[in-house]
Amino acid sequence: MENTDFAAISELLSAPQRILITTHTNPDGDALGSSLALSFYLKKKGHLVDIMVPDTYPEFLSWMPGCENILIYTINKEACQNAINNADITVAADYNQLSRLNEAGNMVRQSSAKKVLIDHHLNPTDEFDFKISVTLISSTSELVYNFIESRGDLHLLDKEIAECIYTGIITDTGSLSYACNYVKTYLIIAELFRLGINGEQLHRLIYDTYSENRLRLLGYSISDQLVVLPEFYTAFIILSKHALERFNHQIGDTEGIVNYALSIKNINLAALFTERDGIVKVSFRSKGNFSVNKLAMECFGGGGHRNAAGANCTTSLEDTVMKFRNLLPSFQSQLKTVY
Ligand SMILES: [Mn+2]
Repeated sequence: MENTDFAAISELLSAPQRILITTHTNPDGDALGSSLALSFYLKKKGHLVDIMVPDTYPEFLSWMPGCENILIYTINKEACQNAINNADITVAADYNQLSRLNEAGNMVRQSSAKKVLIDHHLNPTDEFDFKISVTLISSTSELVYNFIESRGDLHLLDKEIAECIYTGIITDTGSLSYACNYVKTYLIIAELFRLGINGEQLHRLIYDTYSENRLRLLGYSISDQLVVLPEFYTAFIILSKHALERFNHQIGDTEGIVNYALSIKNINLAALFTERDGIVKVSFRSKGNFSVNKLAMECFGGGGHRNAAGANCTTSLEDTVMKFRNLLPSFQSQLKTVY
């Protein structure tokens, strides 16, 4: 269900507020883009704004304007706790349940602040007082643009805000290759260019920043660890803790690897299994009408979007992969007739 409490949230912002914008663990381009864009805008409207992330954002996004002021829970708990306690309003940007803040989630849940959600993931929880929840949209960053537009404030956009929104749209759509069949997305991008962004430079900043290790990890993932099961229209990649250590894995290095598995002709479902400390992170991708959100939610306790979802499993790497493989026969006919 779509939910856009634009008016109610505007009402909430009619006087200056202390606002804490929060976003999900392993923050990506849209998490940071939407949070930073919203914070720049709200500051221009006279609010006091902080941004908190549960854990470190990847190095390749550290050029983003305003990044240096983001509070990182795992690094500075005290400052984060103070920000949570002092907030009149907390905003959940680009995620749909407070548990995605890990340890900080409980604190936000228990705080007396009004809780606002702005997000494009399916099925947000009932933990929020006000919601802007739209799923048929490229990104939360686009939703932030729409929110600013709904308040008649597009004149407040500037190049910095535009760079943040553009980064969110580009990274959440695989450089405009999925979740972007919308006229509005392109109209917004045109506006962002009018505001002076340099699309070519931003693309380089976002994508041409691989370390040698990251590129070699990608090569290893594809040449040694890719399993293709044509009879199930499925391909997946398994990365053990040992392999990640061998390539001196840094946060964000496995980002995008799963998409290579999906890029094979006639492969409609792809997965990446990454073994971390105590958990196995699974990323799912699909083509067309096959919903990995449903698969992630019903079988692995995760979620996300129709064509991109994930889950964190406490089972061993072997067991998690086995569970996935054993599920495939039940999806075979669905995967065969993807449109
Ligand atoms: Mn997003």
